[in-house]
Amino acid sequence: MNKEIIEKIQIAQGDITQLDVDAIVNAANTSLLGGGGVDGAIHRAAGPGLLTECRTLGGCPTGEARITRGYNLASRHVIHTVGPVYSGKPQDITLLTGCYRNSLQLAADNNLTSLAFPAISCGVYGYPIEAACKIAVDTTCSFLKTNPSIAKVIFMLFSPANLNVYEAYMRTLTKTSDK
Ligand code: AR6
Repeated sequence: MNKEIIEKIQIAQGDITQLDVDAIVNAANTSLLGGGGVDGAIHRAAGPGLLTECRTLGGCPTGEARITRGYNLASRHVIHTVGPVYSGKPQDITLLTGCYRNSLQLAADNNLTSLAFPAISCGVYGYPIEAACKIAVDTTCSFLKTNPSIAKVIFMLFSPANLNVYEAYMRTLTKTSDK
């Protein structure tokens, strides 16, 4: 893997709502009207203006993404994407890949240069973290290769266990880039 691409990726542990980036990505549901998990945390931190804007969007199909302002968040925007409920079928991969690719495309289209992702679908939607991590990182790396305007992508993991999975996968890519 290209070293310049890998250097644009950061792995961190903590609360995504605290990040000062151009956009944080929300693991939403198709209604875009809020929920639990990271979605609930983002709506609480952003304040009621976020829900008011979300109501104007008319929902979002699984695998696609929509952008709003960030309201009370330090982050200027929220990119809302809807991950698949894990089923073990090949369509899971296509849909989760779409979440990352479409979120990154929306960021690039809006001239955003820094964004942060949670582990989409890895909470209540049940996607296994190892498989989801590979999709998240591989899709992001291939997008960054053809879209140099994006300078920084943070994967913000909530649990130490998920952080370990991402760090281990990044180490395998860094080894390849040394060769
Ligand atoms: N910062 C970063 N990551 C977080 C945070 C946070 N503040 N809070 C939770 N996580 P989930 P999903 C992690 O369930 O699986 C909602 O109700 C969490 O530990 O939030 O895509 C929506 O409305 C997990 O690793 O999202 C949908 O109905 C990851 O974020 C549904 O849940 C995603 O967990 C979406 O399910």
